[in-house]
Amino acid sequence: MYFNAEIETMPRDELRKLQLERLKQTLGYAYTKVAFHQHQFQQANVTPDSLHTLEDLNKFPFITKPQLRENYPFGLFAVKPNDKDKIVRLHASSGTKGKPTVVGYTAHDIEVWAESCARAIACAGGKPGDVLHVAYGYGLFTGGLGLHYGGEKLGACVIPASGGNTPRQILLMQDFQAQGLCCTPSYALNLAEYLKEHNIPLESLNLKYGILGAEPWTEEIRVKVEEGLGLIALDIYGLSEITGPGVSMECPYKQGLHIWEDYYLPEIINPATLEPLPDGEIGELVFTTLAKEAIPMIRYRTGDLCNLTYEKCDCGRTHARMGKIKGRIDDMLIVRGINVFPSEIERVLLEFEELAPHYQIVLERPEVLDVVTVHCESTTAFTVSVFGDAEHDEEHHLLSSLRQHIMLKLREGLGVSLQVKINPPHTIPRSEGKAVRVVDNRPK
Ligand code: DLL
Repeated sequence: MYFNAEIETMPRDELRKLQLERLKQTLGYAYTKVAFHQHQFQQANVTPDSLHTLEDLNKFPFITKPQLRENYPFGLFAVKPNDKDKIVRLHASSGTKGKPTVVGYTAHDIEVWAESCARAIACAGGKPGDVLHVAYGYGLFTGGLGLHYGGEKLGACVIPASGGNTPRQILLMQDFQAQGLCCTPSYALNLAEYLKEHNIPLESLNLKYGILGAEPWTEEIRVKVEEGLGLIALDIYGLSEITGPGVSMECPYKQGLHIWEDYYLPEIINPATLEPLPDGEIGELVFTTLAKEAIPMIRYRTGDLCNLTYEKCDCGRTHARMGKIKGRIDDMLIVRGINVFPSEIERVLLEFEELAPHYQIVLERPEVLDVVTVHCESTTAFTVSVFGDAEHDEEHHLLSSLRQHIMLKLREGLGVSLQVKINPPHTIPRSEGKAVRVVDNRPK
């Protein structure tokens, strides 16, 4: 169902008119309020008046993540945290590479974000009166509070479970009979595994839809989550720099994620040439915010790779749809000159019944060359690494032929040979939030 039918199904010519009006406002606002933007515009030889059509946005400079870091903490803020009564909240990204990225919200920004998430929950099938179990982390991460406010705005009863403590999460979902589950897809797998291992019947839960995102996931994971939790698993995308979760959301037709284009204007560019790419081609996703007060973002390069389509969806929504994220540019592994995304490895591993859907890709550099090892996990216990007697010969044989088979499939699928190690059950760390798929142990 729609949360805001008028906007979500707005004819595209009207939507474009609204976007142009808001884009002009945003450019003028950013230029007058933020020295960073003024400087960027001057360097690119443009002013807000250089924009007459939506396509003119092409003339404007991009913003990159390193620029956000260089301007840490408040350099890109149009409203400063000490401006009285203006900034009502700060969030920050995890910042695995140095300083975190800090984002701020005015009351109006929180309102726009809550509306975005309310639309997203409704898009997944959520209704007023539903019980919505939010197992994204609450805190500086935007996942928990973003969906929390969205759920309340929709009229749902929100359970702020936050991450961790799986047995308690299951108990709460059983006792409160939540219809909606919000968490990362890797945590959803974790919940599914727990149910199976503890013989907890799916009927004791009332789950109908999952709002899963914050990390890339494949169709193969979707199937496992849907079977394991008895719900429809739908993809939600977002990033703190633009707002948080709810920038886009998949509907039950599963034909891409609807971008709330009245708030977030998308582009796809070739990350090497920075030129726009035609509809349908995979490239780097770029966003310009159209309603943000605290931090207006102009042509922010997300680093995420996907494609866009502007065709109306069967659900009736007219806003652009993005394909599932293929990966991040900086997650791409270059193995002997060949580009490999963790999601491609995932797709191959999940074809194997003998493997659990948990894996890690470990990068090492024992000498000069990088070695990539895919650590996967067997669903059945084995002992061969400990014993070398005849009784275990057969087990040894089975494992080594499984390993060969996985290596062959990876080579066929990716065009490059990777090392594979099969680990016993429950040895790959389970995720409570964003899964760590790539572990880089190379010397810095
Ligand atoms: O992950 C916001 C979020 C929370 C989205 C809950 C969805 C659900 P950040 O921590 O700033 O924000 O990380 C943003 O996560 O640039 C993508 O690389 C990745 N990401 C987010 N959603 C998806 C998704 C939140 N559905 C970064 N598929 C983004 C793939 C995703 N990657």
